[in-house]
Amino acid sequence: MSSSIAAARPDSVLSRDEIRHDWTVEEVEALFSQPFNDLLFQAQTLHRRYFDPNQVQVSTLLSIKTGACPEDCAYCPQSTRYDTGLEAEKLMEVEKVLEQARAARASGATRFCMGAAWRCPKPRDMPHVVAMVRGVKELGLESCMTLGMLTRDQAEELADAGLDYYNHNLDTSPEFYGDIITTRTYRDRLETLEHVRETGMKICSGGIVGMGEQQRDRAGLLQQLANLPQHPESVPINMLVRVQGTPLQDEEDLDPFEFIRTIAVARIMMPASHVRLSAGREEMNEQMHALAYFAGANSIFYGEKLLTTPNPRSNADMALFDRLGIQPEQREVERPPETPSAQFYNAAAAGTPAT
Ligand code: SAM
Ligand code: DTB
Ligand code: SF4
Repeated sequence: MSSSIAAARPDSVLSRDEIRHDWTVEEVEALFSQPFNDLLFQAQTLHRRYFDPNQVQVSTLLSIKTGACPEDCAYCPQSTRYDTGLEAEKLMEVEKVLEQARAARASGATRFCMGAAWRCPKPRDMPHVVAMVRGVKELGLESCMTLGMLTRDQAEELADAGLDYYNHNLDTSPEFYGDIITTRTYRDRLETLEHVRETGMKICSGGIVGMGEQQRDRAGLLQQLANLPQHPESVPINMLVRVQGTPLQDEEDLDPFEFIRTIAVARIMMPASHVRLSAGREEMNEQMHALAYFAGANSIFYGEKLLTTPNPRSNADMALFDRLGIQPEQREVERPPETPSAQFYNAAAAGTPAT
């Protein structure tokens, strides 16, 4: 279809059932290969049907256990197999984590994400992470954890503690996956997502681009995510952060427009999900951020560090929000303990719950 026809009448993608779970990889590739403006127009049109286009959800990330991970993920600075100069740290104390959560709330985050460099949590770790979830919830923040693979029982334990989201990425297509990770299978990842879903927690699952994969692999990743029985509520799209010492340290740059296309295709395929502009923002200028928001990204990690690598400064993000007329997304929460009544809680208002 030519560009002018697409602009004159909605593309078939927009007139079909919008929440689909039956994508073929060829259909996804066809989305990718449209003219850039047609793709962005479709993505923005769908985005407006499901979200306020001028709101972006803001999460903060904390590494609660850093480095010395036994897995061999080729992108990861935290794998013990690569010499990246990272200093390993033990699991943080609960009170230290809650201190950081309070600071995150004060600086405007509505969700607090905690990540651990584990293949999977050990039984002795569970009481600590459960206490962290309870503490974060008591602060009136949404909670998210990414701890590696989970058994069904572990997922249940986290759900019972009140964990809202579990992050577990598929990372790439099933075909390319073996080039990146050999210590756990794609099937293992899908099983963890099944366990999380069975307990009723929300799923945060996405992947990484710029690892030397083909466009077909980016399409394959999004196909896997969108064809899950229920779309992940949150879909992080990470741009590879090249870390010296990892096997991907010298990977070539991905064409920035291809990155934007990936965001737009994710938005079209999973129109009701938050699509997170995730790792790699430090390398992106303001124009690139603006284009990503236009393509349908409506969530970011906020704060100067991701898990171990740098992220843009919070005030740079807020200054850009201001220039673009974007507001941090607010959310309704049950009554935080210190407020007199259940209210619309605007965590972006310097952590002061509305009264
Ligand atoms: N160890 C757990 C796991 O792998 O499931 C949780 C933490 S792990 C660091 C979380 C995610 O961060 C990975 O799945 C990957 O998608 C992303 N990630 C790690 N290193 C990255 C890098 N250098 N660039 C972009 N994303 C990265
Ligand atoms: C996700 O998809 N991206 C975040 C979060 N989930 C845990 C992690 C990005 C990590 C980037 C590399 C680092 O800082 O170590
Ligand atoms: Fe370990 Fe997670 Fe890094 Fe893989 S991505 S090496 S599992 S911390």
